[in-house]
Amino acid sequence: MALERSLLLLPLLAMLVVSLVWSETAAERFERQHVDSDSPALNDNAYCNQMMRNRGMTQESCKEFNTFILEDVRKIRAICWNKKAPCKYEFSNCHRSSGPLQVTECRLKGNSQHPQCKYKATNVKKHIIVACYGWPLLPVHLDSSKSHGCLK
Ligand code: U3P
Repeated sequence: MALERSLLLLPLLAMLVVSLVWSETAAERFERQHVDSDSPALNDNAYCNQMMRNRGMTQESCKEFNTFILEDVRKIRAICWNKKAPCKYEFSNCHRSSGPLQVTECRLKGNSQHPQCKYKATNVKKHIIVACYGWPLLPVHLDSSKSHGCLK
């Protein structure tokens, strides 16, 4: 009986381990959605079309607005050690970059239809605000790289 029960539990345990290993942390999600350390700043809509697809933001629907930060990932993580700044949205624990960073903002074109998500790219240098959590403290949410609206 005990052997049967433990044989039943084994696949459940295996599934739990697999899902823990495979699940993405909030910090990994932030870096997938917002960090691109290797690209030069091109004012190129094709960059947005490709990156939004490759980084998994066009699967169920086309994400309307997304910022890619074209800076070294260590520099982006280090923002969490700057002094606290007010968050614009529901998060707390926000920090602002000490200088302007190179970003590419991808905005969904009005005539775009899923699954063909078409974006307009805009390159700009600006301060960004990130919410940070965990230990080590890492960015988990891009609060703002612009002055208005949280668009999902
Ligand atoms: N967002 C950007 N850039 C901005 C502002 C918002 O990409 O300047 P997330 O938790 O980082 O995914 O604010 C809602 C979402 O819009 C942000 O949430 C971010 O993805 C995006």
